[in-house]
Amino acid sequence: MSYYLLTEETVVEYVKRKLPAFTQGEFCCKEIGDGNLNYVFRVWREEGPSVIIKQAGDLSRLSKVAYSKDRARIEAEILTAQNAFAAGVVPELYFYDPEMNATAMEDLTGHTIMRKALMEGETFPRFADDITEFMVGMLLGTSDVGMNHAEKKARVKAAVNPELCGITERLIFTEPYLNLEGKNKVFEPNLEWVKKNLYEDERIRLEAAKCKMAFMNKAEALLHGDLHTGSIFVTEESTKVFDPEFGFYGPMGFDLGMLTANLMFAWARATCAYTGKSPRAQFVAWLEETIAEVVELFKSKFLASFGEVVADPMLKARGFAPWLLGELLADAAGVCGAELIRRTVGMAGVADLRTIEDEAGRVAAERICVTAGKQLMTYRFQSMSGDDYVEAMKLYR
Ligand code: SR1
Ligand code: MG
Repeated sequence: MSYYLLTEETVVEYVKRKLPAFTQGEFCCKEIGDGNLNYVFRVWREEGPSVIIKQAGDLSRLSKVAYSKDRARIEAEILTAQNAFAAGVVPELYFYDPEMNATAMEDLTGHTIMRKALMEGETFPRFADDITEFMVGMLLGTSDVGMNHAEKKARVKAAVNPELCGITERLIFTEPYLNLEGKNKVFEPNLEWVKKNLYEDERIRLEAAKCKMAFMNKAEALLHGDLHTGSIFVTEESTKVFDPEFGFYGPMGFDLGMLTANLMFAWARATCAYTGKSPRAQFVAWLEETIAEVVELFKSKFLASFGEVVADPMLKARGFAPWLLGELLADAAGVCGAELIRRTVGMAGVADLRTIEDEAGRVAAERICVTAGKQLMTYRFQSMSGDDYVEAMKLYR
């Protein structure tokens, strides 16, 4: 069967044809995609099976830009690798259909998008443990530490994704500093402050350029590539990372940096314009503990797992694992800084900041993020502990 773009009218028939569990009975369906790139359908029957179908169109879903549909193949291969190296923390893959550029995966209904839950002041006791399992499992499993050198190179090649990486290079590492074509979206009361503290700061532009170069050249391990709190489903008992469409082989610190930045957006909102249900002080304390714990658990799990998976005799040299971790943490702090800055001033802002209604609260929350971002990026080689991240958030007064 040749490719056609699925719709709510055709997706049930498609699922019935592809999945034996769906052949009998009446099914409901809904297009539930909220991203720019792909179409996402949920197909289900009450008290019966359900599935998520994600399909790449010839044009991106919202901006109608032409990107290669091969991105669906890359994403399905990433999900396969995630199920191998981080099973239980990602949706199960049912099939990838190369003709339709469509993937069928586990329906995670019952989970909540973490960004939304954090904006409501909810806390998740398992999160730091689960997400560090995911990151460490993926990074060590797909890098030259845990993978045969020839297989790793073949996988790097298969995951090369210039179009999606180009978006990251532009949105995270270029536009926020240069305001190219005026695409930044700076909150009007912060315009002068951003001009003085970001656009006119040549030192931060230089540091961001160095981080961009690392992103473009360090093919160290398979990344999720967009590990923000909108790419994570949570319940009290479960954490599921989804949507690895920006994944590729990149610097090992990238996912950790993006994740910590997005927890920091929740902190900035909670401290400047809290709208959650639980007591604010309790929520802020949980966020601070979680940010620090994510970094510290990551470090200890990385060092513990390194010894279990390393095969190359040279990489067993005394001091190599802590050196690699130090390089990784510096990259993570740089990316955390870049993400804090771009989601505040760039075109793809985060709801944590952009839905703050109180003007003074939003002004302060955004300045906290840019100030912390500059600190972590500039001093990334000294930002090795969870406390460095927490302290960076408290710099702007
Ligand atoms: C054009 S896509 C904008 C942003 O949303 C995604 O989640 C990525 O972070 C990308 O930078
Ligand atoms: Mg996405």
